[in-house]
Amino acid sequence: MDILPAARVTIVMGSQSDWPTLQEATTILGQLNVDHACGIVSAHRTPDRLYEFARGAEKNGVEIIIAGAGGSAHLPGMIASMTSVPVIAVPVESKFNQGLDSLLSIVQMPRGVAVATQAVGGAGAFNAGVMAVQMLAIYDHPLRARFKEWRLNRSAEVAVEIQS
Ligand code: RP5
Repeated sequence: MDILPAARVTIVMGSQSDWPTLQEATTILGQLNVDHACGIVSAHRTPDRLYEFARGAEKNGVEIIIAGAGGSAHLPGMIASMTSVPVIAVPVESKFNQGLDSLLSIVQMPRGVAVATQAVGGAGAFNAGVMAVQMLAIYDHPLRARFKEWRLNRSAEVAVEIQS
């Protein structure tokens, strides 16, 4: 059984409550027409689903995984331990210390099992999408061209003058 629809970028999160944060990762993927899918996979509440998703990711054509969780956030690291597909991690802001627990439990990986950890919260999720695009664009030159144009447009949106 496949847990999620096959997609180049698969975004998983530990809980429905993580969706407002992880949704930001879909922004650039949607804008640049990158095939993606989203779903809930919890390291602690659905360990069998975690195993099935991580073990099946490569054969299902997933090229990049974005994984977000909060608190005791073991999801990204556990996925990374079971697949060669690169994992970009998003620490979700928790009630404790604004997500410092999420950040530390994600970023302190043991040598040899890597996750690419982004900032805590929505900006981190947004940048997870940006990072996924840049990784895919290494070999996908049409996507690279779309990314360069996207970045130029974002720069153009930044006003020089202060609004007072
Ligand atoms: C983590 O626990 C989830 O990633 C979420 O950030 C946090 C709280 O989950 P809920 O209690 O809101 O479902 O596993």
